[in-house]
Amino acid sequence: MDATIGQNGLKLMVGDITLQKTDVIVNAANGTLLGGGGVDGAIHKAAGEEILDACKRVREEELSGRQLPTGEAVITKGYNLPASYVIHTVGPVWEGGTANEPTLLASCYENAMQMALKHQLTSIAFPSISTGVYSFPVEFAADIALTTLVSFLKEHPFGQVMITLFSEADYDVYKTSLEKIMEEK
Ligand code: AR6
Repeated sequence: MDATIGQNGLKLMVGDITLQKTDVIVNAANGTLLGGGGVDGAIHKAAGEEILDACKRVREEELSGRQLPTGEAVITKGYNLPASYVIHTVGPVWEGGTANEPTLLASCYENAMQMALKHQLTSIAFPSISTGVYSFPVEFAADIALTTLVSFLKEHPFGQVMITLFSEADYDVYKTSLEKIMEEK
């Protein structure tokens, strides 16, 4: 599905984010930035070992050795990926909805977009942050992701935003949510 918001495009597709040729892809990482399973593992594997070294440097140089807080974002190169850059963000673990999870998830999308703008990137691909290992309900996550992205794109000339869903089922959830948001627009 394709939507147009101002001068910007917002596209939903089913696919593997590691194959996307956007300027930047977003990683649903954990605070250590040292890799893991799911999309994080796939991105580290496809980018090669240099991305792990880059993440370690970010931890040391930008975070004074601390973990990346939930909702925040950092950037590295993409190394062996088709994408030139990777923005690593940490989604919230779903704890039932009482631990500020919706706001933190919105921050992931907002901060990733701000980071992409700051680096003058004009195309970005997101996965469905937090809806795998971190168990955020996908219907709720889709509404938050798309509401945040649509309002960002209304306010900023950016370029192309793509959400790369890993299953037809997730695609259908995001499509239903985007159709509803575009009707309300
Ligand atoms: N391309 C696109 N989407 C993918 C891919 C891929 N190659 N692989 C998986 N997905 P998850 P989280 C989908 O668990 O919930 C990691 O271990 C997947 O089907 O990757 O934010 C990190 O290190 C799901 O829809 O991320 C953290 O510890 C979505 O990506 C933790 O998992 C997100 O699932 C983060 O958990």
